[in-house]
Amino acid sequence: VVMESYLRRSIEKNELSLYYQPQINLQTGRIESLEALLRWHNPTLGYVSPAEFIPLAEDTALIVPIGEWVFEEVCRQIVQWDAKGLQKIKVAVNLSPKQFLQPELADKINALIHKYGIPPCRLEIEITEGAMQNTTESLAIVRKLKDIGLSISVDDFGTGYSSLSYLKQFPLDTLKIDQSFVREILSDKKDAAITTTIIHLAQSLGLEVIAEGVELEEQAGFLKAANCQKVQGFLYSKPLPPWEIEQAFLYKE
Ligand code: G
Ligand code: G
Ligand code: MN
Ligand code: NA
Repeated sequence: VVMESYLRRSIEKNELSLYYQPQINLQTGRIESLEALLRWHNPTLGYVSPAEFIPLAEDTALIVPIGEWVFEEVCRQIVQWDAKGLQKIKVAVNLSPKQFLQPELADKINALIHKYGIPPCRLEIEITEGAMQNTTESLAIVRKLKDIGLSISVDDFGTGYSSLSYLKQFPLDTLKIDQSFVREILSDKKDAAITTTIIHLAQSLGLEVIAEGVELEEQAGFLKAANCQKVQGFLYSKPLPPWEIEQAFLYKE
């Protein structure tokens, strides 16, 4: 209850910020995109993890204004980086299931990218398998987002309780292999098999594939040999504030 009342005021009090984690093309070794990750620092509670406050925000409908803040902040950031003549890369934004199911979502996103003049191909939406359970409704939403020109990525792929049939119905772009599979790929034969199979599945469906939670050079080597296109993880960079991303990763075009 205390956290909820603090969270309610987090936007007006300027306590939210976005960190960005690079997504690297394994074949070229170059940065291709960034995942935006929300951070909340409250003077009383200190740093609170999104793993803790996002579920609370979902339960209290606070996710709607918070999600809009995130989207607008990403748009502002893209405009700012472009104005500095930096490399024009794509930014991925996480959407929780309730956010995703808001009826006005696509219109709101469309209005924002027009307001900021951002080409839709610069944005990717990350949704989890759970968001695709209510098929007719979610399919209509994903189609709307695709029509706008955004790309759609399935986050934490393989960890939800959903059938694979959505893979043939939904117009998706990317599968993100969950870090729980990547963590033990070197030592656990089952994790190695699941990871390789997801990469093959993505390839045969014409989808991009990205492995999350890559911490070791040897994991990256395994993934490269298995033809995984992209990687994300502490080996390359932890999530960083925009100025550090700018210094360490974005070159001038
Ligand atoms: O950054 P970190 O690994 O602590 O994120 C923890 C969880 O919070 C992840 O599941 C991530 O997807 C989620 N998360 C981070 N930022 C956002 C956001 O802006 N919106 C939503 N809905 N979830 C987010
Ligand atoms: O659910 P989602 O994939 O959006 O969550 C991303 C979360 O994973 C973020 O909280 C981020 O900080 C965390 N993360 C990113 N890279 C690594 C990594 O290499 N190892 C671990 N343990 N966590 C990571
Ligand atoms: Mn994510
Ligand atoms: Na994930």
